[in-house]
Amino acid sequence: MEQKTKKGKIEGEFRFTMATVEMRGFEAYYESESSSKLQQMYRFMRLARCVDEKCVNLQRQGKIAFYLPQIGHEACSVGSAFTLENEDWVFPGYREIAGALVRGYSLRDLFSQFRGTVNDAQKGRQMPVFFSDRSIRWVSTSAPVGNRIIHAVGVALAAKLKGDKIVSLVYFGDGTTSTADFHTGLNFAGVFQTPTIFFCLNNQYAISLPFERQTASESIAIKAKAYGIDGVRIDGNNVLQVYNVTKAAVEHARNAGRPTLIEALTYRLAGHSTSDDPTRYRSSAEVSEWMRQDPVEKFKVFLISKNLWSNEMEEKLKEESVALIDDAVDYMEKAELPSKETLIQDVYADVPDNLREELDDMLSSE
Ligand SMILES: Cc1ncc(C[n+]2csc(CCOP(=O)(O)OP(=O)(O)O)c2C)c(N)n1
Repeated sequence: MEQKTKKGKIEGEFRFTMATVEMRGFEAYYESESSSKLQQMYRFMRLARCVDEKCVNLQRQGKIAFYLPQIGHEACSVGSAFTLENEDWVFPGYREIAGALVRGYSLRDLFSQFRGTVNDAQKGRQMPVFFSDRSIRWVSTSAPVGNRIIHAVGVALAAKLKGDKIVSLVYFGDGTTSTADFHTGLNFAGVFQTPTIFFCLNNQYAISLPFERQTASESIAIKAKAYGIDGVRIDGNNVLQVYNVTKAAVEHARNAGRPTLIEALTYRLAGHSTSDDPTRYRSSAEVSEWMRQDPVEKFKVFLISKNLWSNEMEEKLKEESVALIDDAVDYMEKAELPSKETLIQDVYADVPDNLREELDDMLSSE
């Protein structure tokens, strides 16, 4: 599938331009990958799904305060995370837990962050799911949804100026494309040609707002044209397509210093957060339709058809996943919460008197 851009053939191995990738099945990408890599991808997708189920339950039991369900996004998160090198930077959105596991974020650290225990590197000061870890170059997402886009462009530009062959990958949803930061980031990336991958998970809702109320454009991918960068729409429920297209974009960024906008079409199978009731704004028929496109189940069926997976392997994987998660939850539950004194630590070298007074008042009023 050789494509031409308006400037002619693009350099390197990059073959995808302006929303030209058809929704192809797994078969189209199967031959080129090793069996063990495919199985690894599946393992992470299933583990992430088990984490998700556990977290919703923990939130309902009051053991974690809040959670952002990830179900349905596993193919996007795992397929793209598999394309990155250790030195690349990731700017996640709300639903990239699976990718963090791929990059080596531990389950114990993850659950410690969800509850904000003394073992949480952020000391419980961030929202649950807003975890970060410099050692895996995973930057905390931020509540204002577009910020991370310009941060990712800034890091990529810095790398380019320093001559480092690294890329930055930023994830965001369809709703985030309506922010000024989306425009600023993509425009800047186009003008300065930064090695940034803009990975839009078009899950068709921004909380309750459906995609058709978000934009009058025929797609998100087509917006890349206005910024002078490559854009492509892919099937976000096909982990092999996500992997192959993102890999091509990452190589293009690393070797030719070019940005790409990837729009992965998918669906948020659960609510926006544990505070949301999605039955208020979408029909059960619609959800059922997308349940049939479940990226984890679809990939499992494909692997079984290739004799790369079996029901016995599935049972074993589920048992292993549950054991790992139980260990992490146990670790989380046994840990204390940070003491109130920690509230005024780490911000000032010398804590101002007024803060110390406020803390003393709070402690003495207990
Ligand atoms: C700048 C900004 N506006 C509004 C919000 C409130 N808000 C939080 S999440 C969200 C929806 C984001 O939708 P999308 O970007 O599609 O990501 P998704 O939640 O679907 O993964 C909104 C509007 C916010 N956090 N930041």
